[in-house]
Amino acid sequence: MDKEVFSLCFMCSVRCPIKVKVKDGHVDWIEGNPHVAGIDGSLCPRGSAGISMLYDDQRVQSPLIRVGERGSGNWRKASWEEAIDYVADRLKDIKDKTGAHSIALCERAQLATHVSKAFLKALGSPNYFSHDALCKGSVNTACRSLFGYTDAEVGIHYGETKHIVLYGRNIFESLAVKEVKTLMAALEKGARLTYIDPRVTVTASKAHRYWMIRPGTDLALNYALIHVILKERLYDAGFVSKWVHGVNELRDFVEHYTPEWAEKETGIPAGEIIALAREISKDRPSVIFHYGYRGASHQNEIYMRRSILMLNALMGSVEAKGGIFFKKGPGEAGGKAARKLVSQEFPKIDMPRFDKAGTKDFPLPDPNHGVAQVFPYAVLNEDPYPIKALIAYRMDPLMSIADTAQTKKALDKLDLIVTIDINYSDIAWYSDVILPESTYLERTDCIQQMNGLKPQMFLRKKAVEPRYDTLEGAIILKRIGEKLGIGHYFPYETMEDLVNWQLEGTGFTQTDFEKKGFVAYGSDQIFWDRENLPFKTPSKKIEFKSSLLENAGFESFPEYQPVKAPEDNDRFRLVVGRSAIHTHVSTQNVPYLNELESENKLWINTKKAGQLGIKNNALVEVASSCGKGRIKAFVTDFIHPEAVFMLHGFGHEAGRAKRSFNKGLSDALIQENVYDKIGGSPAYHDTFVSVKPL
Ligand SMILES: Nc1nc2c(c(=O)[nH]1)N[C@H]1C(S)=C(S)[C@@H](COP(=O)(O)OP(=O)(O)OC[C@H]3O[C@@H](n4cnc5c(=O)[nH]c(N)nc54)[C@H](O)[C@@H]3O)O[C@H]1N2
Ligand SMILES: Nc1nc2c(c(=O)[nH]1)N[C@H]1C(S)=C(S)[C@@H](COP(=O)(O)OP(=O)(O)OC[C@H]3O[C@@H](n4cnc5c(=O)[nH]c(N)nc54)[C@H](O)[C@@H]3O)O[C@H]1N2
Ligand code: SF4
Ligand SMILES: [Mo]
Repeated sequence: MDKEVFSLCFMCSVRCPIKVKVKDGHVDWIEGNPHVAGIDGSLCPRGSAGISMLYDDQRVQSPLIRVGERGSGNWRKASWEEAIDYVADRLKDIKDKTGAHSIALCERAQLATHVSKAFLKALGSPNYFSHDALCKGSVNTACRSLFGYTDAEVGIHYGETKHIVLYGRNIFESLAVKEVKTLMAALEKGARLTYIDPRVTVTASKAHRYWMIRPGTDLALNYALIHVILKERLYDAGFVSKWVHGVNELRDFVEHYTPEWAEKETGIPAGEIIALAREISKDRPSVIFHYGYRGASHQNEIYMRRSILMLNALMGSVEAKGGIFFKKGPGEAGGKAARKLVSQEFPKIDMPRFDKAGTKDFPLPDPNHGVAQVFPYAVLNEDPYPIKALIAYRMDPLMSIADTAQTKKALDKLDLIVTIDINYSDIAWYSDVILPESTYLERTDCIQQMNGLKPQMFLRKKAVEPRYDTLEGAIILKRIGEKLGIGHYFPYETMEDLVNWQLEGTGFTQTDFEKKGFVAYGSDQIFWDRENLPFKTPSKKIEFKSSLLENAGFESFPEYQPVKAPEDNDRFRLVVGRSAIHTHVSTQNVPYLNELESENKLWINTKKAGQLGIKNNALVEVASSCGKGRIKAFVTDFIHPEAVFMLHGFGHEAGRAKRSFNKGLSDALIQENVYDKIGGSPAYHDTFVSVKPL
């Protein structure tokens, strides 16, 4: 029988609305949901490869329990009953012996996040952590320091912008379909694009202005831009005097950061910096200085992200059409949000978190997400206490936390590692138990609450029956919970029950999603009145001079520290990123995507490669203080001579994922686990490597 199902893609976290055509119980075609403005039927390459992922037989097909050494790849098949008993028995032992806090759960936040958080709370452990800090912890902290809102509560109004500035926000490759389409439409209407990156990307090729900045020096550029904007009074004086706290302090601070000074640091001519400041201010407030998607490059990340947000405030582009805005929830449209399991009452937990986020030792990072890169240190040093078990749910700490050798050492100290995944990821391969989840095309999921200018709700709906012996994550956790005596926190038998429970009181039912795949709380865009902006900072203003930072003992305006250049001719700053073909560490083994891009290469500047005797496509060795590996060179003029670049996500170690096994090199193997100790992001670009031909 043929049918069409509206659902949500999950080849990456963006979760684009999709329409799935099913023929005789088989997924025949996937396209973007035609009813959703900005998607209009489109998908990206990864979204289109959903079918290839579904029908791949190299994913995990049943629960597995390890029989050989960790990482040896010797498994035995288990029934769900047996696997769940096995996990629950061990968790119970650990809880009884060392306390619930010695159990941690890490997760790439997703629709069932309220279930995982509820699971840990019911168990009595504070140690939930998500990918969030790894991606943008310091952006989150920067937003809270200025506005009192998290980054997740801020959005970007691409459609009506007149000028957008992107700092290594490689928007046309590291993409979200709606963003790309909306921005392309704005560019066609005449918007201007300024792109800044030490590497020429696809986004650079679409820009009106491209600067090959010296890697790591964006903050110097921003201080100089702010210097020009304040000196020439190019800012929105009305907005700034009403809403900004600390502009005079900023003016004094940037006094000596002239464009000429910045030219020496960044390599961008002073005249061009002045020209951008003058040009963009003509289009304010409909301008965007993009505050970033992955904001995890340097140890001073929080100050770089704050400087971008300050530029928006100076342009008056906060809560402005074509600028940045605050997302509106159902309440603002007179509706009610879907319920979450995590909002139930749980017993109080007295133990601190393993990462100390939110305490005086690490006050600013968001404890709702935690700080993932601290996990290996916490385990190895037993600081603040020993941790004994890790449940990795759709997150791979081995490839996503820098310094894989160190992370492995930490994992070796654990008594139990359980992975809930769809693939043989590296963490699954290193686990004691793998609990396979049904893929997004085979499962109904929890409600997606989409806050924004027009709040909406979406539903991921099962398109076909699971091909293998897999279950939904929310059901897996419920079943483990039942064995641990916390089953009453999970009041459902099936995903349909859970969705119904979530929808209670919202005025919507599952049937309402059938027509278009989503429901809307209202039809108009909601912008707040710019005379009455509800900033949540102590001063109720945008805090350039930040009480969040200063109360915690940090400066609002720290002096700029010059960025080190590599010391020797064979040394480079390692920088990383994504391509349009793959999602992080997830999709390298998906047949169609593997065919398009099966390994990563090391981008190296032509002149430098010539000096070192490195030929295009030849193998090189890349080494840092914590790891080394081999990778093919891509010799190009399109990268700054101080940097080398590789795509993140390659160099997998799981033998049963045969297409991606040992192909290319994992950046995490080479990157040192260093991070922004104030904001919380890792500093993925603060490792220097030596490169030599083989
Ligand atoms: N070295 C290094 N580390 C990084 C980055 C980097 O550039 N370099 N980037 C950082 C960034 S920006 C981010 S956002 C994070 C992302 O970090 P991760 O969340 O670790 O990465 P993902 O590839 O998104 O997904 C991880 C796992 O989810 C599994 N998965 C996919 N779909 C499903 C599903 O439906 N159910 C289940 N249960 N599992 C599923 C995949 O097989 C994969 O093993 O990594 C960060 N870490
Ligand atoms: N296809 C695809 N799209 C994705 C994802 C994916 O995995 N695949 N993941 C999603 C997620 S979770 C995220 S976080 C985003 C990430 O999207 P982006 O934030 O755009 O980040 P990256 O792809 O990591 O690219 C980082 C860029 O920064 C450049 N860069 C390096 N050093 C510097 C520097 O000093 N200054 C400047 N200005 N630039 C520098 C690098 O050369 C690279 O081009 O993508 C999202 N979209
Ligand atoms: S951006 Fe691509 S992979 Fe990500 S959800 Fe959208 S279609 Fe799927
Ligand atoms: Mo990310």
